[in-house]
Amino acid sequence: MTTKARSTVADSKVADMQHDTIEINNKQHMTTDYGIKISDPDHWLRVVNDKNTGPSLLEDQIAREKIMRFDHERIPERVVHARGTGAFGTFKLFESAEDVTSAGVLTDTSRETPVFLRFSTVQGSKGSADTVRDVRGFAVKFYTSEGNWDIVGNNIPVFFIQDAIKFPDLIHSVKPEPHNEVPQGQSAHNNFWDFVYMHSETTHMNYWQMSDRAIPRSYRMMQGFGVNTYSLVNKEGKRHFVKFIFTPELGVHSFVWDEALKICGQDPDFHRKDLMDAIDAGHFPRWKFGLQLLPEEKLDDFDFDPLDATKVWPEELVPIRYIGQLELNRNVDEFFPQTEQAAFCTSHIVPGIDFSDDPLLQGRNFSYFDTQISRLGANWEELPVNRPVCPYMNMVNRDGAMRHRISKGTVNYWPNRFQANPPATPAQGGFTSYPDKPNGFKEHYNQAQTFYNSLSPIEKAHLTKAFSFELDHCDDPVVYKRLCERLTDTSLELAQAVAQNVGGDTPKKANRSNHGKKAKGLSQLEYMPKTAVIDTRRIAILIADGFDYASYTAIKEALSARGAFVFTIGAQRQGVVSQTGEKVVPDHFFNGMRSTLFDATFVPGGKHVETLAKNGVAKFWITESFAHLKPIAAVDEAVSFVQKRVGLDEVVVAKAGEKSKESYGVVTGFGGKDVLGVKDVTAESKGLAEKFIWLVSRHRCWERELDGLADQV
Ligand code: HDD
Repeated sequence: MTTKARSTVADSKVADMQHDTIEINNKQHMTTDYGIKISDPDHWLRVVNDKNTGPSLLEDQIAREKIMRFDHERIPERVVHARGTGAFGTFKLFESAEDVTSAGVLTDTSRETPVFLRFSTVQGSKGSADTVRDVRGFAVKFYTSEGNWDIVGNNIPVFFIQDAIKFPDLIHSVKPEPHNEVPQGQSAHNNFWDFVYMHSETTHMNYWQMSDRAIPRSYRMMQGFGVNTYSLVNKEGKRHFVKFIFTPELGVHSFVWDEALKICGQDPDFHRKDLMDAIDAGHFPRWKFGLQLLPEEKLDDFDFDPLDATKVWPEELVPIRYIGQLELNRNVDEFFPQTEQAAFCTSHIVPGIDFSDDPLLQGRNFSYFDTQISRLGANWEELPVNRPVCPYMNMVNRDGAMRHRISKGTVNYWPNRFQANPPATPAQGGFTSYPDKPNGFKEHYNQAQTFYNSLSPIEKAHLTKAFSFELDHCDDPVVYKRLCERLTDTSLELAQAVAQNVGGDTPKKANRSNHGKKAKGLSQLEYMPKTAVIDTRRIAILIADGFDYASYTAIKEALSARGAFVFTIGAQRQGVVSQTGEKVVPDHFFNGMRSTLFDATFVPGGKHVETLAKNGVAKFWITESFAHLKPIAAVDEAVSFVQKRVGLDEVVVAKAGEKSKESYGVVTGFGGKDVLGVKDVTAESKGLAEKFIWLVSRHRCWERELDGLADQV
């Protein structure tokens, strides 16, 4: 038995892990862990009487191994970021950064560096849902020729706190409350917002966390940020401070809130499956990798402290220099050894890269190594997914639970009489630290204001709703009233709207005036691809007996040809028969799916609309898709079905004979397959299918919400 087809991308990490990989097949007999063949895995050894009853025997060493092994299968879950998933891939450099660093991984353009990337949520435990409102982890391990380099980042560029000593307080406040272990996968509770009020430095991150960034449509559609400031040091010993940024090729897209909430129940593994399916189908997600570089002598040139992790470096002041590309192209073969046991450390850097005095980073450098020892044991770095691909040896670091590498030789200390395992000089690639000087941070609101000012109206509306949702779940008036007051430090308009929703006193004046500044790169709408990219978008076609086969096939082919994942959702999975007699076996039946799990919906013409019009799931599908701002297309008889479900005069549909009409993201037309041809797709395209594809590539139809036609989001 083999697992699903995987990409065959060859790299040094694939070769390295072969040593520990066994292929399960039907030729190798089942054995115990100590190697003897098992003849009966299904029955415990017993003493039986003539009625075939009797006690089980402790003697059965095979049964005992099976049960006791099982009893110990679990390891502690990560104290934060417990819920996650990962994949392997490749990092390629297209421009050398040798002017600022001597690190081979950032200077040698001929290399392909293998990587492992783990995405995660923060608050929920290992079995919690993927689509909760939360920050997402973005942790990358580069297996470089000089040792492992980990960027342990998030999809949000700033953090809640400035000093690592506050981390246990922050995490305790956001995790389920101690008296009742509630709530799971949410920050919407008293303790978190109480903590927020007590720590004004959380303000900036709160704005990001309450924005659409915290409900991503896919891990493949998020940015990744190293957050902390590191250093790059070049051959001449000159230092630049640096922030690391990953920007996805597919753009940055999010769910609407109602949809994210529902998917938590409908498909709690949505993001995990989305990533795996895309890679299995060969649609490898890619991110541009960039650096923001600050020469050391410019550190004091700003009205904020660049080493403060609650601050971004505005792109206008410190542009991003994109120098490489990260691609994920291989799913793991087994989750536990390759994802659950994957372990990252911010302290894992390679020569040419160094830390900064950011106190959050300094604390993290201590915490990660420590947590891996408690989660995985002292020899966690020997595990296949964690070990480097370059030669490594440290004869002092040995012993400890589960040590399995064998070091030959008579000494285990340095210095020794044989000069065995000698340290390397910098010229031989030995790591040396860059000397540093300390700094301090005070101001907490300016950048939160810049973030708010830079959002589009729709993003501001979502932010207001998100704050309101969270505070609505706080039942202690002290918590929500004080928070509404706190919001006036950044925006009076926001504070008033939230207070009205959640019951705080309406603030009359702002605590601080708005500086009115905006900055590039903060609104996620800026990352929309310029062309009609619908690669991996999940599009549903609804059919029942009597559908028009020609238009069904035409649209399915057109969408699939552009890389979309097209799913047929039919009245029954035994088969649906078209009005010309063709039988189609749908991917799912109506009640097995929900509109929330798709980016857009197409309904072909035909008599089947009479069945659709009587089916509650099919009817609600259109209503809900409209409420979630998703593109909907319908041809011929399906036009009136869709029109009725939307039920709004503002949404104008095609009249009989009219080939194509678009109104609020609803595309309709008459002419069967003849109106479904696809040529160039642009914003100006007039054809029905072209218009639909363009809308899908824009992700959502925001005008619906702005004009008050869809207020469920
Ligand atoms: Fe952390 C895990 C990201 C601050 C302590 N963190 C963890 C993971 C990510 C981050 C992505 C999951 C790694 C994985 O997939 O295995 N953490 C961040 C970012 C931070 C941050 C972007 C701010 C810039 N973290 C932070 C601080 C501390 C920690 C200040 C402690 C002082 N983080 C941990 C941890 C975890 C962790 C407790 C839990 C599991 C693990 O490390 O491996 O040590």
